[in-house]
Amino acid sequence: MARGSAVAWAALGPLLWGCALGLQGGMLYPQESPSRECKELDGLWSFRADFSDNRRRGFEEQWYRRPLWESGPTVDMPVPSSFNDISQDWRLRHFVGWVWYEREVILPERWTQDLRTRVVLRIGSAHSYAIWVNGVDTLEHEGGYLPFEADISNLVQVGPLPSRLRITIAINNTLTPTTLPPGTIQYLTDTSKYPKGYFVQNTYFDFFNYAGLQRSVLLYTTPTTYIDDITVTTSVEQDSGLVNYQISVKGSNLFKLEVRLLDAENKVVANGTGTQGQLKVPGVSLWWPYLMHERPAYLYSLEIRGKGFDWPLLVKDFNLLRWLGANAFRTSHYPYAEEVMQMCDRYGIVVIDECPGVGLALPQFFNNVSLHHHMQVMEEVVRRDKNHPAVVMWSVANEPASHLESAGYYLKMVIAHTKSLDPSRPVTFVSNSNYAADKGAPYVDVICLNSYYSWYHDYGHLELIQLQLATQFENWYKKYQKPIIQSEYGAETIAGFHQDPPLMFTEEYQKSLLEQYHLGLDQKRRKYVVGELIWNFADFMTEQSPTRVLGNKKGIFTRQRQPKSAAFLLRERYWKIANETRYPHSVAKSQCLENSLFT
Ligand code: BDP
Repeated sequence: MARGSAVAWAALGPLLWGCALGLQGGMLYPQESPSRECKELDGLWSFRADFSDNRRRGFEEQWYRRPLWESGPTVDMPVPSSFNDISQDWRLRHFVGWVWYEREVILPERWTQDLRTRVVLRIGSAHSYAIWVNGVDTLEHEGGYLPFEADISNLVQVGPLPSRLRITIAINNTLTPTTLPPGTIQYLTDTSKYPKGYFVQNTYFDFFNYAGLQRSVLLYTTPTTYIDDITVTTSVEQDSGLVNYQISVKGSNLFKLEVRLLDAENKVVANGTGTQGQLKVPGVSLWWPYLMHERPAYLYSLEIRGKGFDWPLLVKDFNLLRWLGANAFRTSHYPYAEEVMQMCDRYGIVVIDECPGVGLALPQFFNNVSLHHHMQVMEEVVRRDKNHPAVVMWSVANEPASHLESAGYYLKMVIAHTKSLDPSRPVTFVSNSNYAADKGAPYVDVICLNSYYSWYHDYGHLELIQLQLATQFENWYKKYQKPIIQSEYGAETIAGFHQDPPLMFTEEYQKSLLEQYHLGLDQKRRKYVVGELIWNFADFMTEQSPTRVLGNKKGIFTRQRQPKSAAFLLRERYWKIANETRYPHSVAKSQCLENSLFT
């Protein structure tokens, strides 16, 4: 009997249909079980930013060899958090380069003495980093927003001594033409204006490049024979649900697997054995999005032998989504924490899962190294999120410069690769609707369009929105004949600013702009426009610039989660649409996403 155990959520929904996924190697969400223990390393870590000119002093002096305090001053840094907003030192807010985190942990004796135990270090996300355990080089990984892990059994199971573990993590937040998102470093060499060696980080996206250990770090154990990955795909045959499972076991060939599918009341509804098979559930309850069924978000759990950031803000956001009557969002512009995805499964919120392919604005970003990395990132996204019933579509990028010839080939390859990883879900990228000749659109399953009529041009002319929106939809539909989602629209609004007749930045302007969009959307809603997502759920921080007042203010909620007037307008709309489309179960209707969105 395999000693490994894990639980994956399985749900049956009409939007997913069965097919084998082409990914190798797992990244199961760590959960305690009779055979797995977890030790969260959240809390205060020691921290230092490397302010040396070349930012490499930490490597030159090998800070990881000894406790960090021995090589210089450290400060306390909470994990998970972004280091930028914690300190009163303004240099840290804008720091670009390597920062160093360190934490000591004492391990339970069994973890270090029992050689049938495997000890794994898992980092929820960190942008470009290297890790040392007890001064030994352990792991390197490129790319943020996704988890990665290392088996550190060999490093901790070294003898009879009690195990005090020193974990050192160096993170570099520099964005280059081959990172995702990409960026450039610009040296300003006019010595009459800038000191020697002065450089700035240029980015090509609209959110602040927060950095640090922003998601949980933890240690967990598995037996040495363990379940590495589980892939679940589902389909429906008359009133029966079919659950195909594929389980990858590592460490030995000597194991037996028992598989049980439990309904929401924990009653076993199907059994299986072995590493792959199909379970049949007669009279199946399907997973429906919020407001589309009297019992939405029905989840079964699949048991394979045994069981097994800021929570208040997360729960508040989901409460706001449900208050609004919204049933979908896009993870703009990078994958969200795994806990968010789990909440979506449980609450019936549909997700367009987007990778950090944002800011692909310059021709030199569409190079082969980036393409290879982008495909790798999509593998990590699909590997992490493939079993979430809430995920209905993958988005490989946001507003890439898709009118460029080189972007066409690049996007075609990333989309094809994503489809090969998961043939069961549609794939898209989000287009800027201004890019008339979009070289990537022929390859997507659904066209997603961002447009900002009467905001970034025709300032104040709300009367033009309906005409411009109709033109947008008709042009794109005529050309590609594909379903369309309005994936962004909105207006910058400072809560408490009022003016009637409306002027830009006031709550009245935001409301009127959304109203005009809604009139235009309603014209096409029952035809080929299958979803709408406002920009944005809540205000969020960006780099400073003359067009941003303490960040992007297009939220319908403030950063503190208080509603602006537009929130009430949307609430009325979403509930009205929900009442129109509620419960008659058809695939066509379930594709109609009425949405909100948060970053
Ligand atoms: C869109 C981008 C989004 C921005 C938004 C805006 O996709 O990231 O925040 O514009 O300008 O084009 O508010």
